[in-house]
Amino acid sequence: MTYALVAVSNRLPVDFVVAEDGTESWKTSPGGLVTALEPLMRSSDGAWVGWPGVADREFAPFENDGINIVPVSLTDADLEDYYEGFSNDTLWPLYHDVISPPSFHREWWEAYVRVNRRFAEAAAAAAAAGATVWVHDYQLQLVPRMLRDMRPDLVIGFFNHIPFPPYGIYAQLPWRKQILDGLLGADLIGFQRLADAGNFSRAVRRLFGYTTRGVAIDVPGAGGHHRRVIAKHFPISIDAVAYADFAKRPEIQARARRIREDLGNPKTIILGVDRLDYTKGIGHRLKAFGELLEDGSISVEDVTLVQVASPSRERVGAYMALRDEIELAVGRINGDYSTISHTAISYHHHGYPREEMVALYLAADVMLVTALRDGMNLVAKEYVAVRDDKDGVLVLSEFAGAADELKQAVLINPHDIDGMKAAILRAIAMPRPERQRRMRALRRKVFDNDVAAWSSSFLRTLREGAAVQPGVPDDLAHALRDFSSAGSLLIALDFDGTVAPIVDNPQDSRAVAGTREAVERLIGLDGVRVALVSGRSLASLRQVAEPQVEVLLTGSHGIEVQLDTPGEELGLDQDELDQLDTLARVLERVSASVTGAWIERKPAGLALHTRKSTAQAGQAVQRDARVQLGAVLPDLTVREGKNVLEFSVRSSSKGDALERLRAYTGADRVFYAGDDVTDEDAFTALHPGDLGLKIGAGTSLAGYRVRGPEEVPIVLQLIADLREAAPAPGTPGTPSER
Ligand code: GDG
Repeated sequence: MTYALVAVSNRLPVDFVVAEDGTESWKTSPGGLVTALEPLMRSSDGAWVGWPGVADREFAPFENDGINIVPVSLTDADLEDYYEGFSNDTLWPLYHDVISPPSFHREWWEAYVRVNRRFAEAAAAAAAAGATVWVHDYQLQLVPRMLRDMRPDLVIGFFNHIPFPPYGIYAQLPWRKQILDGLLGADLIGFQRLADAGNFSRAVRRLFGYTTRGVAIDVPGAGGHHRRVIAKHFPISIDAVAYADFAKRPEIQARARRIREDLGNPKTIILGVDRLDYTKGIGHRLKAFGELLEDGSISVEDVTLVQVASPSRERVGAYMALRDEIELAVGRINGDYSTISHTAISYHHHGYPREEMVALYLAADVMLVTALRDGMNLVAKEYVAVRDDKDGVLVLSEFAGAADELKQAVLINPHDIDGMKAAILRAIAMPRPERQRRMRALRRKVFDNDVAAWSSSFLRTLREGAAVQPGVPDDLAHALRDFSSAGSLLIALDFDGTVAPIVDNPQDSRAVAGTREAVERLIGLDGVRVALVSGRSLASLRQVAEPQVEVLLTGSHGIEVQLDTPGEELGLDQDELDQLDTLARVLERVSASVTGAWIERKPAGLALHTRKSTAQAGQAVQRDARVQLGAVLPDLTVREGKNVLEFSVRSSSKGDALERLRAYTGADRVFYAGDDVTDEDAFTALHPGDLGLKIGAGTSLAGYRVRGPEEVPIVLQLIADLREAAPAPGTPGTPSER
């Protein structure tokens, strides 16, 4: 049996458990990843590949609660070296800012490679032709490359649930290049935070020297071709509605009241819920709480801290030591401050059913999330989702990924104990209107960006690695209906590969039949402007496109612009002219002796073409050019295409071009169509309500896709039809930039 969607993660959503009486069963396994992926897998006919939570047992694939399960078996030795060793004692501490020192052992690494291969093989066997495979987390970073080598037909995504560290830390890893190479086997690599994706791209630049532009990384492949990999942040979330529904259940609400009573009805219940992990800052939290009791700012009659520390990685040394340390601190504080009727810290080293977790969230007036480093932290989002009463205060570490979105929480630096104490006091005393205002804003964030939105935006970006059907897909037609009804529109089109098929000789490039008529129709409509956005120089664009005078033009990736007024002078300054001279000198020297290499002059730069050289000579001269120019002109913009390397003294992208056109036309909504890596900059510059159309296969940030340039005139005619059917007001193209 094979599947069109395959998820691969270390743990399956179910664990195999043997009860004391010998009864065997499958039980839902806890953890952020499972909570996040379960709803998606249940609603799609996919398979989940992973380890069933028990060593040395083989299981055949089976279905559990609507999810197809493909178990991967691991021996006890695998678990020790691959899971507890390399994953949890090397990668986990390294990726979390070395809060605990990572251990590097070669035999752990060997087990990691071996086990990753086993997961890749299981995924390859479960995936149908052209399937989408979504690999999860730091335990499986080699799987994307292994899978691509085994099955080049697959579309491969990877999501890293934990942070990706800054280069200075990452560089410690003896296998740093192998891990990056493993990840770069994916088409799309997702991270929690913008900063994580940036750290990853920087590591790729430092260790491999590949060109990265925004979220796109060009990975050289065979024969001078480049494969585009996208590294971007997709903050994970929760099934917010499911949590809210739990919170509405009368028995859970009753349980929350009961918890309060059992704690002796303190004025304030503070809650911490974490896996017992040194990244979660539990010790820092206890210190702050203990000091507040010590200096008399709070008393045990008024305030109780409930700390759930669910058991985790109990065979790893650092975790055993942490448990001792935390329990010693809890014991001391309780010994010093608890009374017969009031316990300072109600501490629980257990896993609880979800119902109980929700009851705890409901009972808590203040939620403390004090992670020293955390990919996201779903607990923070769960607390917000259950607070239907719009009450409760979230105190949140700025080192948790959730802090990027949940800005209305009381944000803290957990290393600053005084700051944390002040934040706790502030949370306890916060007036109700302020609590409600903050909670309302937090809830909007969590409900608008729930886990379904997370997975669909990841899969949409990853989608369509292979076959794209001809014609206009339904979702695009539907989106165009709404788009076309806006006040004023800007229709911006890339030229080569978008309205014109790619041809061998760039001068021979022409738009497909019907494009001219469609553009003609659009420019005749009220409130519509059309623009061409190209990497070509303006002169060359005019020659091949022969555009109508009403069409706005930008060339050389936005460096050259022709608006309604005659073409602008480029106006390079003296410094740029000097750089251009040096650039020409170095490039001529580097390429002089290489057969088949030639230089093309561009308005603000030069392009080194190697199409007519051998692959080896071409790569060598490109490398030389990069190194030598990097030494004398480090600020040049370098853009890599198929057998061409372009250096520019002025930095600009199609994204900049689109911003410029948006400002000039004042359009309410922008449509952008493009086919290659440089168009991704333009897709990045789109706003909500705009529409991005990717032409052809390959990973893209565009929301929609058609098969090729033949579809483009059909799409443009459809916009014109829709526009005519529902004429919109608005004054077109009123220049606001002059
Ligand atoms: C990793 C990243 C990222 C905890 N104890 C119990 C229990 N839980 C549930 C919580 C929550 C999940 O486990 C924990 O998720 P977190 O996000 O807080 O943390 P990690 O486990 O470290 O997860 C993290 C996440 O992956 C997702 O990408 O956010 O940064 O480290 O859902 O509620 N659930 C139950 N009983 C417990 O005792 N039922």
